[in-house]
Amino acid sequence: MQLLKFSALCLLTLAEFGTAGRVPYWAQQHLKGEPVAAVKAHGPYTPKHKDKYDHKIDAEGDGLDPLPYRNGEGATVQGPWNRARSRQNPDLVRPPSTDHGTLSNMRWSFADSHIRIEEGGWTRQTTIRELPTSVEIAGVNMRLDQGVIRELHWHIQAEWAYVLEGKVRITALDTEGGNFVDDLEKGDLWYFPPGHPHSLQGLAPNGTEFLLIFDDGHFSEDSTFILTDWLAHTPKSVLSENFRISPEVFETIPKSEKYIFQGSLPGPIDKERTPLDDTKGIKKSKLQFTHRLMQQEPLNTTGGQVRIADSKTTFPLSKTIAAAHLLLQPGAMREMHWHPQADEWSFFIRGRARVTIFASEGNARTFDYGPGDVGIVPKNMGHFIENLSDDEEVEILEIFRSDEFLDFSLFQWMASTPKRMVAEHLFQGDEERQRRFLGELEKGVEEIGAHDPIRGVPKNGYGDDTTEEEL
Ligand SMILES: *[C@@H]1O[C@H](CO)[C@@H](O)[C@H](O)[C@H]1NC(C)=O
Ligand SMILES: *[C@@H]1O[C@H](CO)[C@@H](O)[C@H](O)[C@H]1NC(C)=O
Ligand SMILES: CC(=O)N[C@H]1CO[C@H](CO)[C@@H](O)[C@@H]1O
Repeated sequence: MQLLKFSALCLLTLAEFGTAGRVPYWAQQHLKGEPVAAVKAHGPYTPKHKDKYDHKIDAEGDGLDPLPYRNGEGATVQGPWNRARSRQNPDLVRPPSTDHGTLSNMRWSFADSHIRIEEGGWTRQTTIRELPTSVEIAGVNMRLDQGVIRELHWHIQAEWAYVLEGKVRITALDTEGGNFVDDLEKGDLWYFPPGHPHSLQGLAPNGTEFLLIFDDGHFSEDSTFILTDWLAHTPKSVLSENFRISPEVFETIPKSEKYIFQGSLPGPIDKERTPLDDTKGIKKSKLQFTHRLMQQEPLNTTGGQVRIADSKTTFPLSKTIAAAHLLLQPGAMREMHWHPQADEWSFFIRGRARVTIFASEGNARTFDYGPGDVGIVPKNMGHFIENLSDDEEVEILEIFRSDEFLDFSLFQWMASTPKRMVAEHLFQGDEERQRRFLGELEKGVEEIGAHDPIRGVPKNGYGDDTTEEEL
């Protein structure tokens, strides 16, 4: 009888919510006395909804307007309300009941960054000025259409990059005078050590877009050392002496920096290379400035894939930036962990995710992230990344100012520590729960191993779903 009633209700909610084949667990709520319209608009963000386990909600994906109600407390909103932002940050509108205390802001969206528009391209940045917790790293998102050049330049900080789309040609010079040219595609990396001069150019058909990472949060893309800027601010008589040519030749050079500008489409890379002649000081660099990250064999986990590039493993030149590329399947979670030696600067490429940052002293705060968002997790703060969506993957870059990618896994720690020690911390005096917890821990190690950085949902769930009665 109970079962029959339950499935009848599910059919009703299916029709009501029109979610193809999927009824969110909270969708049964309106049958508990909430008006259907309120549940349709706000999902579980209603006065009567109770969730003692603080389940994740995909407010953006399910088109819900979060309201500040939690387990019977809270109230409506009467004042001005930015719906789009609330949907993107449902865990700020209704924080999990476990959140506590004050944390600095750990989220910024590139959508809130000023865009500098140039001929055939644009650029925008997330630095310590936009996001005060972005101390160790600054990020720049840049687009160059086909043939468009980011000028020959250099800077104080090292530069690491991930190609988000399209094709790009890079040039560089090393400290021994060796030169480097390479063509890169989506999923490739480059790294220029501090002061090394370089250029970037979008290739056919549609140019490129990439994420640049600098190993100092104070970096500004607007204050690099640029070829045309330097020459514009050098007496023409000096240019004449330097290049041993009449000063009149320089009369028409740009009066200020060009920065990003439309160039002509380059030919095949071998045709473009300056002919090498070591005796004349034109030589090939011995350094490998690039790395094909997405061509790397992934580490397969139960919930997705991980690819790591750092100077200790696959990308030796990248001495100051280590990174991991992660794919989280729907419903999967980047396990609870922390990084011992560097702040995490994460960039969300696809999907929607929930992250709670544990800052010690009882402090924890939850943030939600979507495409183009930047997240910070200061070193040693415990955290996880949950995929909010039931049908979309989450794709993320975890980036660190470090020569090595390092993390500590809570699961591995618990599974490796003497069981008596673990059990007495968590379940002292409750033998039944000690047995269940240690049993599952052991089973997990047996079936999967203790190291599973992205954890998928087990076939039969967790056996702890909130029942209708509890709701
Ligand atoms: C290039 O961009 C145009 C305009 O957005 C688009 O129609 C075309 O499919 C793109 N070509 C490729 C190869 O991506
Ligand atoms: C990881 O998964 C991919 C895609 O399913 C597969 O092609 C690859 O062989 C797997 N690698 C390992 C080491 O199992
Ligand atoms: C498709 C999928 O795996 N969905 C899962 C999303 O995560 C919740 C737990 O938070 C699971 O209950 C779903 O099965």
